[in-house]
Amino acid sequence: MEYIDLRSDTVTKPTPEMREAMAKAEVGDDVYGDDPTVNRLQEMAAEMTGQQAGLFVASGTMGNLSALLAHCQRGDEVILGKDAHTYRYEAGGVSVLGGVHSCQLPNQPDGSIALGDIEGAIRSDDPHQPITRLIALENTHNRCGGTYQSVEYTRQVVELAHARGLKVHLDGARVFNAAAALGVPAKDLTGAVDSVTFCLSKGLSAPVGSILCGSRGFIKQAHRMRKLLGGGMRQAGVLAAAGIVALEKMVPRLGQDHARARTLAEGLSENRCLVLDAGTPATNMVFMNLSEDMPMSASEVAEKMKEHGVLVGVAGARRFRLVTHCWIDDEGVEKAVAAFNDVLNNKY
Ligand code: TLP
Repeated sequence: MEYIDLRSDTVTKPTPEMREAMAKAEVGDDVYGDDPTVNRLQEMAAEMTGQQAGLFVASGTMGNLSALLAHCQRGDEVILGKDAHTYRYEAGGVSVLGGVHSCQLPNQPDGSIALGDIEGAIRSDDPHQPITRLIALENTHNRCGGTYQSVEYTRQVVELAHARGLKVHLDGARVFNAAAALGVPAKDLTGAVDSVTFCLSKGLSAPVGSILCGSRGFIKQAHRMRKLLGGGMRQAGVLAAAGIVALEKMVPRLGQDHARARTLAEGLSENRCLVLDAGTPATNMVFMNLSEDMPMSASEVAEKMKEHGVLVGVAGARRFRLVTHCWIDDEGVEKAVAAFNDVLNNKY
Protein backbone atom coordinates (compact mmCIF):
# COMPACT_ATOMS: atom_id res chain seq x y z
CA MET A 1 0.00 0.00 0.00
CA GLU A 2 1.27 3.47 -0.93
CA TYR A 3 0.77 5.57 2.21
CA ILE A 4 0.21 9.31 2.42
CA ASP A 5 3.12 9.85 4.79
CA LEU A 6 2.84 13.00 6.90
CA ARG A 7 5.08 11.82 9.76
CA SER A 8 8.02 13.97 8.67
CA ASP A 9 9.73 15.46 5.64
CA THR A 10 12.59 13.04 6.39
CA VAL A 11 10.47 10.33 4.68
CA THR A 12 10.95 11.93 1.26
CA LYS A 13 12.50 9.70 -1.39
CA PRO A 14 14.92 10.84 -4.09
CA THR A 15 13.25 12.22 -7.23
CA PRO A 16 13.79 10.47 -10.61
CA GLU A 17 16.18 13.29 -11.55
CA MET A 18 18.20 12.64 -8.40
CA ARG A 19 18.40 8.90 -9.12
CA GLU A 20 19.65 9.66 -12.61
CA ALA A 21 22.27 12.11 -11.32
CA MET A 22 23.36 9.55 -8.70
CA ALA A 23 23.84 6.86 -11.35
CA LYS A 24 25.99 9.16 -13.47
CA ALA A 25 27.95 10.86 -10.65
CA GLU A 26 31.68 11.30 -11.04
CA VAL A 27 33.32 10.11 -7.82
CA GLY A 28 36.66 9.92 -6.01
CA ASP A 29 37.93 9.29 -2.48
CA ASP A 30 36.49 12.15 -0.47
CA VAL A 31 38.80 11.47 2.49
CA TYR A 32 41.59 12.64 0.12
CA GLY A 33 39.34 15.53 -1.01
CA ASP A 34 39.22 13.82 -4.44
CA ASP A 35 35.49 13.53 -5.03
CA PRO A 36 34.55 16.20 -7.60
CA THR A 37 30.81 15.88 -6.98
CA VAL A 38 31.20 16.31 -3.20
CA ASN A 39 33.49 19.28 -3.81
CA ARG A 40 30.97 20.90 -6.12
CA LEU A 41 28.12 20.38 -3.65
CA GLN A 42 30.18 21.87 -0.81
CA GLU A 43 31.02 24.93 -2.94
CA MET A 44 27.37 25.43 -3.90
CA ALA A 45 26.30 25.14 -0.26
CA ALA A 46 28.91 27.65 0.87
CA GLU A 47 27.78 30.08 -1.80
CA MET A 48 24.09 29.72 -0.93
CA THR A 49 24.70 30.21 2.80
CA GLY A 50 27.09 33.15 2.35
CA GLN A 51 29.92 31.20 4.03
CA GLN A 52 33.48 30.44 2.86
CA ALA A 53 33.38 26.65 2.90
CA GLY A 54 31.14 23.61 3.30
CA LEU A 55 31.49 20.05 4.59
CA PHE A 56 29.25 17.18 3.49
CA VAL A 57 28.17 15.12 6.52
CA ALA A 58 26.00 12.05 6.96
CA SER A 59 23.17 13.74 8.89
CA GLY A 60 21.93 16.88 10.57
CA THR A 61 22.96 15.39 13.90
CA MET A 62 26.52 14.83 12.65
CA GLY A 63 26.64 18.39 11.28
CA ASN A 64 25.51 19.93 14.56
CA LEU A 65 27.80 17.72 16.64
CA SER A 66 30.86 18.33 14.42
CA ALA A 67 30.18 22.08 14.69
CA LEU A 68 29.74 22.09 18.46
CA LEU A 69 32.89 19.99 18.95
CA ALA A 70 34.83 22.30 16.64
CA HIS A 71 33.69 25.43 18.48
CA CYS A 72 33.95 24.14 22.07
CA GLN A 73 36.54 22.46 24.30
CA ARG A 74 35.73 20.19 27.27
CA GLY A 75 34.32 22.30 30.11
CA ASP A 76 32.99 24.98 27.78
CA GLU A 77 29.31 25.81 27.75
CA VAL A 78 26.82 26.17 24.91
CA ILE A 79 23.71 28.30 25.37
CA LEU A 80 20.71 26.77 23.61
CA GLY A 81 16.92 26.58 23.80
CA LYS A 82 15.36 23.96 26.05
CA ASP A 83 13.34 22.79 23.03
CA ALA A 84 16.32 22.74 20.66
CA HIS A 85 16.73 19.60 18.56
CA THR A 86 20.41 19.61 19.56
CA TYR A 87 19.42 19.46 23.22
CA ARG A 88 16.43 17.11 23.06
CA TYR A 89 16.91 14.74 20.16
CA GLU A 90 20.61 14.23 19.47
CA ALA A 91 21.34 11.67 22.19
CA GLY A 92 23.16 14.25 24.29
CA GLY A 93 26.17 13.91 21.96
CA VAL A 94 27.61 17.29 22.79
CA SER A 95 27.97 16.29 26.46
CA VAL A 96 28.64 12.58 25.92
CA LEU A 97 31.38 13.03 23.34
CA GLY A 98 32.44 16.63 23.81
CA GLY A 99 32.32 17.14 27.58
CA VAL A 100 30.47 20.34 26.74
CA HIS A 101 28.07 21.72 29.35
CA SER A 102 24.73 23.09 28.16
CA CYS A 103 22.72 26.03 29.44
CA GLN A 104 19.11 25.58 28.38
CA LEU A 105 16.97 28.71 28.10
CA PRO A 106 13.23 28.98 27.36
CA ASN A 107 12.24 29.14 23.71
CA GLN A 108 9.77 31.86 22.72
CA PRO A 109 6.75 30.78 20.61
CA ASP A 110 8.67 31.52 17.37
CA GLY A 111 11.60 29.38 18.53
CA SER A 112 13.84 32.32 19.36
CA ILE A 113 15.64 32.75 22.68
CA ALA A 114 15.03 36.17 24.26
CA LEU A 115 18.10 38.38 23.91
CA GLY A 116 17.84 39.37 27.59
CA ASP A 117 17.87 35.68 28.59
CA ILE A 118 21.00 35.09 26.49
CA GLU A 119 22.71 38.14 27.93
CA GLY A 120 21.86 37.03 31.49
CA ALA A 121 23.19 33.51 30.90
CA ILE A 122 26.67 34.50 29.72
CA ARG A 123 29.07 33.49 32.48
CA SER A 124 31.51 35.81 34.17
CA ASP A 125 35.22 34.99 34.34
CA ASP A 126 34.96 32.90 37.50
CA PRO A 127 36.68 29.54 38.10
CA HIS A 128 33.49 28.15 39.67
CA GLN A 129 31.71 28.39 36.35
CA PRO A 130 32.02 26.78 32.93
CA ILE A 131 33.19 29.04 30.12
CA THR A 132 30.42 30.29 27.83
CA ARG A 133 31.68 29.66 24.30
CA LEU A 134 28.76 29.31 21.92
CA ILE A 135 25.11 30.22 21.29
CA ALA A 136 23.10 27.69 19.26
CA LEU A 137 19.95 28.76 17.41
CA GLU A 138 17.45 26.69 15.38
CA ASN A 139 15.58 28.05 12.33
CA THR A 140 12.97 26.83 11.43
CA HIS A 141 12.26 25.62 14.94
CA ASN A 142 10.91 22.09 14.91
CA ARG A 143 9.39 21.65 18.39
CA CYS A 144 8.04 25.21 18.44
CA GLY A 145 5.90 24.33 15.41
CA GLY A 146 8.11 24.80 12.36
CA THR A 147 8.20 28.48 13.23
CA TYR A 148 10.83 30.85 11.89
CA GLN A 149 12.87 33.74 13.23
CA SER A 150 13.67 36.92 11.35
CA VAL A 151 16.86 38.11 9.72
CA GLU A 152 16.93 40.98 12.23
CA TYR A 153 16.72 38.64 15.24
CA THR A 154 19.56 36.48 13.89
CA ARG A 155 21.67 39.59 13.33
CA GLN A 156 21.00 40.78 16.90
CA VAL A 157 22.09 37.45 18.41
CA VAL A 158 25.28 37.46 16.33
CA GLU A 159 26.03 41.05 17.35
CA LEU A 160 25.51 40.24 21.02
CA ALA A 161 27.62 37.08 20.76
CA HIS A 162 30.51 38.71 18.94
CA ALA A 163 30.55 41.67 21.32
CA ARG A 164 31.07 39.14 24.14
CA GLY A 165 33.65 37.02 22.28
CA LEU A 166 31.21 34.16 21.62
CA LYS A 167 30.37 32.21 18.46
CA VAL A 168 26.93 31.41 17.00
CA HIS A 169 25.94 28.08 15.45
CA LEU A 170 22.64 27.76 13.58
CA ASP A 171 20.86 24.42 13.33
CA GLY A 172 19.31 25.32 10.01
CA ALA A 173 18.07 21.81 9.22
CA ARG A 174 15.13 23.56 7.47
CA VAL A 175 16.61 27.02 6.97
CA PHE A 176 15.51 27.04 3.32
CA ASN A 177 11.92 26.69 4.59
CA ALA A 178 12.51 29.69 6.86
CA ALA A 179 13.92 31.66 3.93
CA ALA A 180 10.95 30.70 1.72
CA ALA A 181 8.48 31.79 4.41
CA LEU A 182 10.27 35.12 4.83
CA GLY A 183 10.76 35.61 1.08
CA VAL A 184 14.52 36.20 1.46
CA PRO A 185 17.61 34.35 0.17
CA ALA A 186 18.86 31.83 2.74
CA LYS A 187 22.17 33.65 3.02
CA ASP A 188 20.35 36.54 4.74
CA LEU A 189 19.68 34.14 7.64
CA THR A 190 22.98 32.27 7.52
CA GLY A 191 25.66 34.66 6.27
CA ALA A 192 26.37 36.29 9.62
CA VAL A 193 26.51 33.22 11.90
CA ASP A 194 29.80 31.42 12.54
CA SER A 195 28.47 28.06 11.38
CA VAL A 196 25.28 26.59 9.99
CA THR A 197 24.06 23.05 9.33
CA PHE A 198 21.29 22.44 6.81
CA CYS A 199 19.74 19.15 5.70
CA LEU A 200 19.42 17.84 2.16
CA SER A 201 17.35 14.85 3.25
CA LYS A 202 14.25 16.61 4.59
CA GLY A 203 12.07 18.90 2.46
CA LEU A 204 14.82 18.96 -0.19
CA SER A 205 14.17 15.24 -0.78
CA ALA A 206 17.74 13.94 -1.17
CA PRO A 207 18.21 10.45 0.29
CA VAL A 208 21.10 11.19 2.68
CA GLY A 209 23.18 14.07 3.95
CA SER A 210 23.54 17.51 5.41
CA ILE A 211 26.07 20.28 4.93
CA LEU A 212 27.94 22.19 7.59
CA CYS A 213 29.16 25.61 6.42
CA GLY A 214 31.46 28.18 8.00
CA SER A 215 34.80 29.91 7.55
CA ARG A 216 37.68 27.97 5.93
CA GLY A 217 39.48 27.68 9.29
CA PHE A 218 36.35 26.46 11.05
CA ILE A 219 35.59 23.85 8.37
CA LYS A 220 39.16 22.55 8.65
CA GLN A 221 38.57 21.93 12.35
CA ALA A 222 35.08 20.49 11.72
CA HIS A 223 36.59 18.14 9.13
CA ARG A 224 38.78 16.67 11.90
CA MET A 225 35.68 16.28 14.10
CA ARG A 226 33.79 14.53 11.29
CA LYS A 227 36.68 12.06 11.03
CA LEU A 228 36.63 11.54 14.79
CA LEU A 229 32.92 10.75 14.59
CA GLY A 230 33.53 8.16 11.87
CA GLY A 231 31.97 10.35 9.23
CA GLY A 232 34.77 10.37 6.64
CA MET A 233 33.01 8.92 3.61
CA ARG A 234 34.75 7.67 0.49
CA GLN A 235 32.98 7.77 -2.91
CA ALA A 236 30.25 9.96 -1.44
CA GLY A 237 29.67 11.67 -4.79
CA VAL A 238 26.80 9.27 -5.47
CA LEU A 239 25.00 10.91 -2.54
CA ALA A 240 26.26 14.43 -3.21
CA ALA A 241 24.88 14.23 -6.77
CA ALA A 242 21.37 14.04 -5.31
CA GLY A 243 22.25 16.95 -3.03
CA ILE A 244 23.15 19.11 -6.04
CA VAL A 245 19.76 18.39 -7.63
CA ALA A 246 18.16 19.20 -4.25
CA LEU A 247 19.79 22.64 -4.15
CA GLU A 248 19.04 23.42 -7.79
CA LYS A 249 15.52 22.04 -8.11
CA MET A 250 13.97 21.59 -4.68
CA VAL A 251 14.84 24.82 -2.87
CA PRO A 252 12.67 26.99 -5.18
CA ARG A 253 9.56 24.77 -4.67
CA LEU A 254 9.38 24.73 -0.85
CA GLY A 255 6.63 27.38 -0.86
CA GLN A 256 4.30 24.76 -2.38
CA ASP A 257 4.70 22.61 0.75
CA HIS A 258 3.84 25.60 2.92
CA ALA A 259 0.71 26.30 0.84
CA ARG A 260 -0.40 22.66 1.14
CA ALA A 261 0.20 22.73 4.89
CA ARG A 262 -2.17 25.73 5.03
CA THR A 263 -4.83 23.88 3.01
CA LEU A 264 -4.42 20.86 5.28
CA ALA A 265 -4.81 23.03 8.41
CA GLU A 266 -7.90 24.75 6.98
CA GLY A 267 -9.52 21.39 6.25
CA LEU A 268 -8.70 19.96 9.69
CA SER A 269 -9.85 23.10 11.53
CA GLU A 270 -13.43 22.18 10.55
CA ASN A 271 -13.24 18.95 12.52
CA ARG A 272 -14.43 19.66 16.08
CA CYS A 273 -12.39 16.73 17.49
CA LEU A 274 -9.17 18.58 16.64
CA VAL A 275 -7.73 21.76 18.16
CA LEU A 276 -5.07 23.31 15.96
CA ASP A 277 -2.23 25.33 17.52
CA ALA A 278 -2.70 29.09 17.14
CA GLY A 279 -0.99 30.29 13.96
CA THR A 280 -0.16 26.78 12.66
CA PRO A 281 1.32 26.23 10.10
CA ALA A 282 4.19 28.70 9.95
CA THR A 283 5.95 26.63 7.29
CA ASN A 284 5.46 22.94 6.42
CA MET A 285 4.33 21.61 9.83
CA VAL A 286 0.81 21.46 11.25
CA PHE A 287 0.61 20.89 15.01
CA MET A 288 -2.67 20.04 16.75
CA ASN A 289 -4.24 18.28 19.74
CA LEU A 290 -7.26 16.07 20.19
CA SER A 291 -10.14 18.00 21.76
CA GLU A 292 -10.80 17.27 25.45
CA ASP A 293 -13.97 15.25 24.83
CA MET A 294 -12.24 12.83 22.44
CA PRO A 295 -11.89 9.48 24.22
CA MET A 296 -9.12 8.11 21.93
CA SER A 297 -5.39 8.75 22.37
CA ALA A 298 -3.21 10.15 19.58
CA SER A 299 -1.57 6.71 19.12
CA GLU A 300 -4.96 5.03 18.76
CA VAL A 301 -6.01 7.62 16.20
CA ALA A 302 -2.69 7.16 14.34
CA GLU A 303 -3.35 3.38 14.13
CA LYS A 304 -6.79 4.00 12.63
CA MET A 305 -5.39 6.61 10.24
CA LYS A 306 -2.90 4.01 9.03
CA GLU A 307 -5.80 1.69 8.16
CA HIS A 308 -7.07 4.60 6.01
CA GLY A 309 -3.69 4.81 4.25
CA VAL A 310 -2.43 7.92 6.08
CA LEU A 311 0.61 8.04 8.39
CA VAL A 312 0.64 10.85 10.97
CA GLY A 313 3.26 11.93 13.51
CA VAL A 314 2.36 11.40 17.18
CA ALA A 315 3.92 14.27 19.13
CA GLY A 316 2.43 13.57 22.58
CA ALA A 317 -0.38 11.60 24.26
CA ARG A 318 -2.97 13.79 22.54
CA ARG A 319 -0.84 15.66 20.05
CA PHE A 320 0.02 15.31 16.35
CA ARG A 321 2.59 16.74 13.97
CA LEU A 322 1.80 16.59 10.24
CA VAL A 323 4.56 17.57 7.83
CA THR A 324 4.06 18.34 4.15
CA HIS A 325 6.75 17.71 1.54
CA CYS A 326 7.18 17.18 -2.20
CA TRP A 327 5.62 13.72 -2.13
CA ILE A 328 2.32 15.11 -0.75
CA ASP A 329 0.11 16.53 -3.50
CA ASP A 330 -3.32 18.22 -3.36
CA GLU A 331 -5.07 14.86 -3.49
CA GLY A 332 -2.98 13.62 -0.56
CA VAL A 333 -4.05 16.63 1.49
CA GLU A 334 -7.73 16.00 0.67
CA LYS A 335 -7.42 12.31 1.53
CA ALA A 336 -5.72 13.09 4.85
CA VAL A 337 -8.53 15.47 5.86
CA ALA A 338 -11.15 12.92 4.81
CA ALA A 339 -9.39 10.15 6.77
CA PHE A 340 -9.33 12.26 9.95
CA ASN A 341 -13.06 12.95 9.47
CA ASP A 342 -13.79 9.23 9.03
CA VAL A 343 -11.69 8.17 12.03
CA LEU A 344 -12.80 10.87 14.45
CA ASN A 345 -16.44 11.45 13.59
CA ASN A 346 -18.93 10.03 16.06
CA LYS A 347 -16.11 9.22 18.51
CA TYR A 348 -16.91 11.94 21.07
N1 TLP B 1 14.37 15.97 12.96
C1 TLP B 1 13.55 14.78 12.81
C2 TLP B 1 13.44 14.03 14.13
O1 TLP B 1 14.69 13.79 14.68
C3 TLP B 1 12.60 14.72 15.15
C4 TLP B 1 12.19 15.16 12.29
O2 TLP B 1 11.45 14.23 11.90
O3 TLP B 1 11.85 16.35 12.25
N2 TLP B 1 17.79 19.61 13.51
C5 TLP B 1 16.46 19.66 13.38
C6 TLP B 1 15.76 20.95 13.60
C7 TLP B 1 15.73 18.51 13.03
O4 TLP B 1 14.41 18.58 12.91
C8 TLP B 1 16.42 17.31 12.80
C9 TLP B 1 15.68 16.02 12.47
C10 TLP B 1 17.82 17.30 12.95
C11 TLP B 1 18.47 18.47 13.31
C12 TLP B 1 18.65 16.05 12.80
O5 TLP B 1 18.74 15.63 11.48
P1 TLP B 1 19.13 14.10 11.14
O6 TLP B 1 17.89 13.30 11.34
O7 TLP B 1 19.57 14.18 9.70
O8 TLP B 1 20.24 13.70 12.05
